[in-house]
Amino acid sequence: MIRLFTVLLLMMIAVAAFAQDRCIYFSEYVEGAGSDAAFEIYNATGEDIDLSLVVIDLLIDSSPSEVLTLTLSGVLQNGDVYVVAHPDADAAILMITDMTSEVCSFDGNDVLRLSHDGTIVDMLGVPEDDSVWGADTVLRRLVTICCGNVVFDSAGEWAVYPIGSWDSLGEHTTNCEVVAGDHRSWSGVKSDFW
Ligand SMILES: [Ca+2]
Ligand SMILES: [Ca+2]
Ligand SMILES: [Ca+2]
Repeated sequence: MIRLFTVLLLMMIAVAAFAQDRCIYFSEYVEGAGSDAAFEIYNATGEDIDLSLVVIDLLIDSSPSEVLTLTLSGVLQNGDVYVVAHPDADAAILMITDMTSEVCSFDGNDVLRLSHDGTIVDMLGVPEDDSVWGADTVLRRLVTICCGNVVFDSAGEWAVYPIGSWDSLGEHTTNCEVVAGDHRSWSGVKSDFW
């Protein structure tokens, strides 16, 4: 009986470890002509998120000393996306935009940083490196990615689409339920005890 309780306890710990590793992160980046600029964030945490805890920073030309900051508001439901666009973006973008902000004043050589509850959880671009990585393009997070990454991995985590591909803005799908990110394995949890 004690053995059974131990197993049940460990299973609960494993589930908790899994839950902690589910995240909020950037799911899409849009940079087009003129002010056509937007990004999308996705809530894969398993619970609804208080967006007043979510802060987006734009490091202009990737400079850590030239920063525009946006604090979101409202609630983002689990499995839903939130779209922020430049106020002068194309009407087709604004139609599916939840919030407009000057924080979308990026043109391809900048850093976008996402913080949740005071912790940086995802980043596009590299601070202090103003080489162009995201001009006239659309980047969508791969369906296998279930968490943010503070080290921008353009080749490993993002699919590139041509300028003007806005058809996925406002929606995001993942197979995180199946792949489950890099959560701790059952044997890893067990090794804490045995
Ligand atoms: Ca552009
Ligand atoms: Ca720039
Ligand atoms: Ca999308």
